[in-house]
Amino acid sequence: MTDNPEAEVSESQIAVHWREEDYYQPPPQLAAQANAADPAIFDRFGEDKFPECFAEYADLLTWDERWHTTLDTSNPPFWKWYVGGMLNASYNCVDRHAQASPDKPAIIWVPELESDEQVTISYGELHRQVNEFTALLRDFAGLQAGDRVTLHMPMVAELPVTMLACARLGVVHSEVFGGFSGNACGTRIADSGSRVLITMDGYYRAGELVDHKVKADEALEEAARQGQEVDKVLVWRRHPGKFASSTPMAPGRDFYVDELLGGFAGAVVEPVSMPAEAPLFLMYTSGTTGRPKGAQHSTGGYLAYVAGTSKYYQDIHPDDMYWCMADIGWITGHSYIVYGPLALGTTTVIYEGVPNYPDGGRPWRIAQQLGVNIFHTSPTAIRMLRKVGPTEPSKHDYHFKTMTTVGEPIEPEVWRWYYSEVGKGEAAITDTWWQTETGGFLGSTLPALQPMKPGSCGPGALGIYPVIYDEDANEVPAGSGKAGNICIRNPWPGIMQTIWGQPERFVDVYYAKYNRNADSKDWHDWPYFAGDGAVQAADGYFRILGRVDDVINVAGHRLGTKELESAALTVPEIAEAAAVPVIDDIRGRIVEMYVSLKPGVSADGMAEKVTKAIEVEIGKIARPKNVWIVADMPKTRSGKIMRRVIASVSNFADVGDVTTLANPEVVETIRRHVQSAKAAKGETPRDLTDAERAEIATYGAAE
Ligand code: 6R9
Repeated sequence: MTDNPEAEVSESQIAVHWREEDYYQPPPQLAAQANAADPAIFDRFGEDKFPECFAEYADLLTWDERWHTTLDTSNPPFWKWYVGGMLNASYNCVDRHAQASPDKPAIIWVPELESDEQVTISYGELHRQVNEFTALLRDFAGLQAGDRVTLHMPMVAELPVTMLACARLGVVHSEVFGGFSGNACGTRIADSGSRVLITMDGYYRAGELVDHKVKADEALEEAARQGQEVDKVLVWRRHPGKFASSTPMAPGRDFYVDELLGGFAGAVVEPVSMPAEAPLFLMYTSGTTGRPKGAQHSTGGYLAYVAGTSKYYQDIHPDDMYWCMADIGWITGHSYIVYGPLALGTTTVIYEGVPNYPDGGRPWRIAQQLGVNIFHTSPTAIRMLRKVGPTEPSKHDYHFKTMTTVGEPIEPEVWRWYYSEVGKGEAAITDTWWQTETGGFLGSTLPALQPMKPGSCGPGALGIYPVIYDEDANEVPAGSGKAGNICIRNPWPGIMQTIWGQPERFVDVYYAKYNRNADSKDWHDWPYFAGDGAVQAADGYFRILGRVDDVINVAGHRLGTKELESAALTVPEIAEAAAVPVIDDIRGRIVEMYVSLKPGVSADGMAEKVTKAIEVEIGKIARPKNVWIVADMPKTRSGKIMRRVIASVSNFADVGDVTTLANPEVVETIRRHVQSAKAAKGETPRDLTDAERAEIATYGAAE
């Protein structure tokens, strides 16, 4: 405790010092064509209409048999949606559009090298490719409904073809992000019990042809070590007929897909009609330690939810040119590159490479050339593009009607650049808050109906009723300025069904915290605990502060890292900022900031500017002890700053495993720079306690 009266607030209450932002109104021209243009939609999804309101999403799909029960709550919290319904996801994403408009582009694949040809796959052609590969999976690999298959594929059109072929048979795919290591893939093969791995020989990343096949061998070794044998490895080739890897093929185990496909030319496989409740795929999400969590998503509920949210939140129409610049290896790519857009019969752009290859103008050249009118990406990508090419968008002739951001809180400064430079002031931004576990959007604004507020995702999505609870399960009221744990009061169709093979963990992690009665069959007693801190403004909009462990408690004030980082980013010269806690004997924790600068900016005076900005935006309480200027932040391959690594550096603690970083080499440079400077200032800390060590080692982790 300190003598500061604010320290009297209960543990769960976080004093939020973030200034309220002004509204931006939806662009008027959007309403004329928007899928959600009539405010009556809010009534249709009113709480009194729950759960039947979600029939509207399911009705976007073609069912072999209609469901009899929209929501079955007989085994909480294992909700069942559209019970009795039968459908096939591949049919819904391919066949029905191939019948209606066979020549319409389904996928446009943009290779990373600009000298390589783009590939346009029509719905008719997609139908052919999916069917042939389905036949291969069934007849050559011996797969059938309910089997699990691990995919370890990069951003190529063959990835959705593979997913949709699995779905056609009712085979459960488990795609592991291509940037993950062989070992990470092997762990997921073992956890899911896959005996087939589908991979690729190589792919382009930052201008280089990466050997990817090598990871398959590592993966199989790791899986075997964990007791799972794989009997077939199917290898797509980046250049069919030409092997792009120096890793040998194991005879009798490894097979080139393009060679096998010849035997299935013209094959047609009837889609297998699956119960709505059949699992469609697993998507592993990072646990901090131990076993990864395979979020299991359903066929009917998931597909209905991503179709509905794609339609209303991204305003996707069949004739749009839609580009989600994310990786299919993450949930965003599953829901909003593959299943949502294809279920709606639109054209989805898939880009192989990194956003800034060969330069910061690349995304805007692609947008101009293809006539992209819906754009979707992450704050990290936006910050990076802003850093490397702040005026590039204006040099290109494209027009977006809606733009999505996802994955992290977006700082208002960055939001405004996205809005005015990338969107040219004419596109609505939907800041979509959700998770691997939730299948689709949970919080966002409807682009033509609700004003935007930089840094806030908006209210609960249609049919989603969020609430903020403190640690004692008291509701934290809107407009109170206090943060707490954001939860969803009700079930929704996109929620995962369970954690694969770990149903107890599913209940423990997501429901145990706020469950009111373990025997209750009433969904009202089972709020979903999202694990994010949030604050709700008086207008009902939520501002997501980050994972609940992303909070720094300074002298009784809990400061959201995003608040600090956002403050630092108000300094125009700052490109990226990360805040970490440092153990302090007087104030518990103090803040240290890591920042990188925009190109050409001198470091002179920057630390002072950042400190001043934080004092101005938040208050002296949040003053960082140090501001470290670094050339590059340690980042995961999905682009998230690994705060535990810099937190460890600042605390002279072990940085732990850095092999999963995209740029592990920066860690040692940062460590030497920071620790020698701290040692020179006499800031070498005392020995940390075990609890302190654990906190630092997991700081910013997602669980
Ligand atoms: C879709 C996805 C989930 C975590 C989530 C939250 C953060 C996602 C956000 C956001 C603020 C947004 N997050 N969207 N924070 N604003 N619009 O990213 O899934 O990789 O599982 O991450 O990402 O902390 O809990 P996933």
